[in-house]
Amino acid sequence: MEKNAKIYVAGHRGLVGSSVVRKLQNDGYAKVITKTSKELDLRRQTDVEVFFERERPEYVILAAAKVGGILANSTYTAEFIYDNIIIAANVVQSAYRYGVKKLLNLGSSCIYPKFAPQPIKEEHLLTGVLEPTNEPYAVAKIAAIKLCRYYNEQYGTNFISGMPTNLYGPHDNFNLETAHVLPSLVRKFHLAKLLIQKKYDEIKKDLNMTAVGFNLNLNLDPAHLLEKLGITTEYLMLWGSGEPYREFLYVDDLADACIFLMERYNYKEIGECVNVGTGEDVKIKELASLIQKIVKYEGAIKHDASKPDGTPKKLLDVSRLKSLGWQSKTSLKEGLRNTYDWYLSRL
Ligand code: GFB
Repeated sequence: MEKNAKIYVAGHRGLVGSSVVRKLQNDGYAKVITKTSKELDLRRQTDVEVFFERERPEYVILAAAKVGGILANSTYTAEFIYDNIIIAANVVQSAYRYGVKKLLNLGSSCIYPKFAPQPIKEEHLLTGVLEPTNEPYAVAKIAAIKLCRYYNEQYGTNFISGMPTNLYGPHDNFNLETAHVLPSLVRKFHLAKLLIQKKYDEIKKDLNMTAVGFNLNLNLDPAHLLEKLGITTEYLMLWGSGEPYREFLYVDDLADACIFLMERYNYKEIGECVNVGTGEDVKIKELASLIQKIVKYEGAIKHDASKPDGTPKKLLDVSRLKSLGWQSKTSLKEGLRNTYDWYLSRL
């Protein structure tokens, strides 16, 4: 990618897109194009075509998606499949039509079968049934990989796909209903600590700053409200058994991998998709105790068995990306500290 090339980052306000834009700007790319979803609704085919015809981006990083944690995925099923398929189809088709030199499509490790051999290799795609709690999202993300592949095969485009593991970091979604586990636990442990310390004004400030979800009435007294979220002065509720394993990649590492792939590798070298992860996973229980220490929460932890566990383990095999010359840098502890510091800096 030339430093003065026009690069469109779709989804620049999200966790991934915002990190990619920061990295591009730090690396001296001068023409980064962004549009908010209000300015350009990527679900509308004609609007997407008009945008590509007018702006003529040379490179595209597709980080726009409808995303969420286990509960959001299994609740808003139609939105997760429709929005993600239509966004990918519109962007890929316009990228082909308006001569984009290279496109990076971002997916997720949940595209792989629920019981895939561990660690999961790229070739395990479509070798078994998917995890039901995220099947709509996974099907849409698989469709996006296949769109890129078949446009490359039929039209000779250079559209590549990266499959990151579970991501986290600054600018994540901290809404306790729709968020992934890591930001949810950072916020829950923080609120639980404030409750033990009887810092009700700080709790109110936090609840007013970022939506908590579940249609909760913010006028309730803080202790009563937090109890509805599984937070009391004695304990904090984790969803599920805490036994599933997850692999967590700090988002700035993903952005680094995105630019690395865009600068150096093409579809011919990468193939249908490449995994992006750390190569290490932890039990949700272990993640909880790490966050507990960083936040300095001193209460107990209980488990809410009515909430789903999801897939038991989804550790990515990252040897393909390693062999290309990239590996992650940020340890989980360091990434968690950065994420908690960022969270506190907004309060
Ligand atoms: O991160 P998460 O929501 O999604 O949940 P997935 C991971 C695990 O953490 C599950 C447990 O076993 C949850 O039950 N967990 C414990 C919690 N406490 C909490 C909590 O307070 N909030 C949340 N959210 N989880 C998503 C997929 O799966 O991961 C997407 O649904 C996508 O499609 C994404 O692939 C990366 O890791 O299970």
